[in-house]
Amino acid sequence: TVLAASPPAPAADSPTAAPAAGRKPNVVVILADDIGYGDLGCYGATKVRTPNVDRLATQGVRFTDAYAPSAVCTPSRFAMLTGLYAWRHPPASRILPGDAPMTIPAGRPTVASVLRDAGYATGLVGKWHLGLGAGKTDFNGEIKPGPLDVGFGSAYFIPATVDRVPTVWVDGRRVAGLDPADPITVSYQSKVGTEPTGKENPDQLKLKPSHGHDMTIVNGISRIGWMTGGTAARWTDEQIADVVATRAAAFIDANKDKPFFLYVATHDVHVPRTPGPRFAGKSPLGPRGDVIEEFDDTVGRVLAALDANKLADDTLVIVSSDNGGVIDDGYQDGAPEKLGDHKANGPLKGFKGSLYEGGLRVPFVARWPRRTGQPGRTSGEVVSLVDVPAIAAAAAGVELPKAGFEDAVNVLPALAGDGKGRDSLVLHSGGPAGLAVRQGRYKLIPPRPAAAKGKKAGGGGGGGGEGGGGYGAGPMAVPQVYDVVADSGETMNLAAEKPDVVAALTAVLEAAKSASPPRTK
Ligand code: NG6
Ligand code: CA
Repeated sequence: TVLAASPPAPAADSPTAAPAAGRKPNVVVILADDIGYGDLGCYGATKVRTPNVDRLATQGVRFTDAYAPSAVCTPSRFAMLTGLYAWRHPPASRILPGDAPMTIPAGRPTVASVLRDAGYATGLVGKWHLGLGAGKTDFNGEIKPGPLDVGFGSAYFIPATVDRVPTVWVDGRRVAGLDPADPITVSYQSKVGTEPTGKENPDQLKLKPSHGHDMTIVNGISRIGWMTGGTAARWTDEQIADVVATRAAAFIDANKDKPFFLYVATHDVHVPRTPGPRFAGKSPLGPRGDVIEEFDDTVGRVLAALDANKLADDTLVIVSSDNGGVIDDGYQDGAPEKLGDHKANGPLKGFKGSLYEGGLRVPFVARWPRRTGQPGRTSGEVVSLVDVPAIAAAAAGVELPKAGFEDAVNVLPALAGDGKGRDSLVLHSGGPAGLAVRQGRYKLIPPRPAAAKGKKAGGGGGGGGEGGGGYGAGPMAVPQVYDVVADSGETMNLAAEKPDVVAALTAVLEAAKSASPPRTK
């Protein structure tokens, strides 16, 4: 096995020590979409099989208190790439439509640009969802700026989400396989073209929406937004996971002789849940369980590519998720009916979109045999995806540039088991407001008025709200304080009996809001 072949982890003399071996370590981040805290075997799931992530956990370290920076996709991914909380940068603070402009400002460094500048090959495969182009995206010409302009040397990607138009892959700066005679038009305002829509032609659907998702039908699935054209370039939903795994493995094969940074952003397990033929019907939980197993297979194929190139020892692999789990996210795919006693977010309260732990606390498994120490550890240190740039730079032995990455903390020592995680972390549900804060064992959700369209507390697909996508953290008249170590389910509001904690965490949050703090390290 990989482990048997691994030398013991060398004692590093500083948290940023480069590996003993001659080459800099590769960094591979595999980010699931919407996988919840309870969706993987190593986090307690029993109804789905996830042997590859589970194996990674037995070889590396598994975090119990890792967080997505935001409870929805765009702000979470923005923070992960830039090391800056997305609520500091409003264009990236909510879920984007598929024709939104690029949200990462020109010149702002990312984890990819830092590693590229250190000599790494850098690649993106999978979901982007951070905007493209300078205004409304034109998918028929050169798409710029995009991933190639913020540090990625190669990028093969889904522009936004698979439930949003346009339903095409972009290869670098061009839509892959686009016939110029059949240009793409996209609108999120009104219908374009004459193609059937979910609203007008529900008889043509193989997967019916439960809310929203009733615009242009592609492959029998109605999407968010209208599109016409690009017919030859449209993806087949059931093949997306295979494309991601194949391209990720090919990137590893092609770059095996130099250090690389690879960001594998899967469509699984986001809606529409359309497992490929190897996974359809294989789990007892319906399509949502099937795509969890498919996600695990993607992880397995990436790990196999590392093994085949004898790179496992020299690669830091991180597997995590961009936000918490959700059951019904807009299509009638049987997920609620087939859920049984599976708990997508384990013991946590709330779902994707919520400021409760279920929206934010995510699986986080890391393996770097030379550095993650005793295999199979579990860590309760607080880490977040916003720290990824600092982790990756420390692993590579490079300094982060002076500007940028304001909110990233180097928690590599926590991954290694010889140091601490974050002291505090600001948590975000979407939009410019919607903040909470964790410090130590406590979390504060400040009081705030009911949102104009807010309906119910806890989010998860309910009311309108600041997630910008139909999720709301809900109105909260009183401050909430939870001991999220002893009470991860957030059942006991301690605010009334712990005014000191309310005051201390309020001060931490206000300090974070008032200024962009200097980078910790
Ligand atoms: C919401 C969508 C949801 C999903 C989400 C984005 C509706 C009713 N809901 O607006 O289906 O697409 O946006 O998910 O349209 S995320 O993981 O990319 O943030
Ligand atoms: Ca997501």
